[in-house]
Amino acid sequence: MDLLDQLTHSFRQTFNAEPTLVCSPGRVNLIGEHTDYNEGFVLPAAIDKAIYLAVSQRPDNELHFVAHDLDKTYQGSLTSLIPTHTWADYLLGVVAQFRLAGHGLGGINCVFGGTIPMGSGLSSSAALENGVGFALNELFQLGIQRVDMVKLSQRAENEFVGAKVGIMDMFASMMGKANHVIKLDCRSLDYTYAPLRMDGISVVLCDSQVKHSLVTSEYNTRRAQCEAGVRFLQTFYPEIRSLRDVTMPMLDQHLRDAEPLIYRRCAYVVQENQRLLDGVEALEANDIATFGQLMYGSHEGLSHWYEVSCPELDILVDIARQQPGVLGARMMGGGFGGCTINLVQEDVLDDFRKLITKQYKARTGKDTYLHVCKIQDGTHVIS
Ligand code: GAF
Repeated sequence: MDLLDQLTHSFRQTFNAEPTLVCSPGRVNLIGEHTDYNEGFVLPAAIDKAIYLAVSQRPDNELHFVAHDLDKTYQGSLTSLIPTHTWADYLLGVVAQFRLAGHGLGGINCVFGGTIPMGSGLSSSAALENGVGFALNELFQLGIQRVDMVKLSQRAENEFVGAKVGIMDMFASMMGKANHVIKLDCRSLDYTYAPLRMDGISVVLCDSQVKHSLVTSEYNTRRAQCEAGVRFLQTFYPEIRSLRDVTMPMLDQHLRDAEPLIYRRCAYVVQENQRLLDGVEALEANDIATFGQLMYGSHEGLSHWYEVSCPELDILVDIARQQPGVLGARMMGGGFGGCTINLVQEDVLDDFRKLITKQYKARTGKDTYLHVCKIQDGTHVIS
């Protein structure tokens, strides 16, 4: 039985009702890391790994959830939404935000499971939050626009779960379009879709098998360091709102000697924004080789200047560099574990798989798993 059949079966058995099925994908990000909360640009896309939800309305005000993959359940009331510090918070947080925003809800049943490995940096939490929001919007016919659901998901994660993440993951999962990347301006939320024309080149994820935890990681520290850099520069340039408004000469002149650590963090962000803009131009010109070099540059910055990589991710990128036909590779997402993203010529895919599997094991004692991604549509109902 495939996963959707299992979820439907479990739903019928548990709730004796017919579910609506929602698919909510994970995401990749080609370039532009740790730029979203600095009001910069990102270049993500939704992928063919997803959270699936089977949902229905209930006649009462209760919330009954089943986490199929974890074999765990939650039952509670719509009127007492308190963090549990478990998986249930990703669902409860969204329900709480919908209520705070004044949307009329009733109780719901939900069985969910997925194909996104948790803690692998592919945004299983954003996919789950979007899936719940999308389901509520459908079940109660709330008429909420996609971008507004994205904002509610982000608020759920920031305020209920307690992870101060930016908007990229939710945006990519909800707004994704098959075979396109999203160029998102995280200040204005203006976005455009660019066709991903990479004939003969695959987007390949290599899982480091190192599990990260955003809440306990250095993520919030990095945010605070960026904010400290902005505050420092505002004494010289009061018009600055975020690192989006900052240039390298400004950093070199005022921050490099005064605050060397903050300088390194801010310089990474300013340069990463520029790499993204250059990367978009390269993609438009179908110059994937240049784009790939920018990805390697992004990894260097993340590893040495922003310091959010880990030895295993550095090793995966190092091995990728040795394989002719791998055009670019870098760590992806918050860091400290999860996946690398690689642009690999299809004619060397098998060689790359063999090389990286063998060398990664030899150098780390761990296995890596490769996933060749398809770029899919964002969160949707399965009919
Ligand atoms: C995580 C966060 F959730 C995103 O908002 C983003 O900041 C990313 O790390 C780093 O680019 O995935």
